[in-house]
Amino acid sequence: KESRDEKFQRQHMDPNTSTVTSGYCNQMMKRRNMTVGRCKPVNTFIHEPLPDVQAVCFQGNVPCKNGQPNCYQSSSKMRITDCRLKNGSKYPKCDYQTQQLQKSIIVACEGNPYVPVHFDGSM
Ligand code: DGP
Ligand code: DGP
Repeated sequence: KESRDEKFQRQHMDPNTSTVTSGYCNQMMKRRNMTVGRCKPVNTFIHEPLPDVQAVCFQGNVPCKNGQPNCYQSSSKMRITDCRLKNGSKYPKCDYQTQQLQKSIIVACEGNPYVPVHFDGSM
């Protein structure tokens, strides 16, 4: 079974893409199995090396949106792509807007080793 950290990597890690095109989210949301059963409405991909993203678990502690205490904000801005479902897009035709950004990321971390398991947001 897929572990929570494997799920985080599937849903959020794309270190080897630096420039994205307008079709990026439609391709990647499908390829990473986030359009199975429903269209995941919002998802962020991170274009930075895995060790740099794992290191965020030891950066600034912030509360998670759900009130849990185990979220962390990156001290540096990271290259990310925000994917969000376009208005009127209906499953199984998941049509996403692709937006490339440079922002500080916030992730939830768990386990031993202590690694990212959830993407909480960016600022
Ligand atoms: P808004 O930008 O106001 O539509 O809010 C979108 C929310 O979704 C914001 O709180 C950040 C959050 N978000 C962005 N990417 C992801 C993701 O990959 N997973 C989850 N669970 N939330 C995300
Ligand atoms: P996401 O990265 O948003 O697709 O979520 C991945 C997993 O994290 C999913 O099983 C839901 C869970 N999750 C959602 N919100 C939180 C949170 O605030 N803290 C923790 N630890 N896990 C969360």
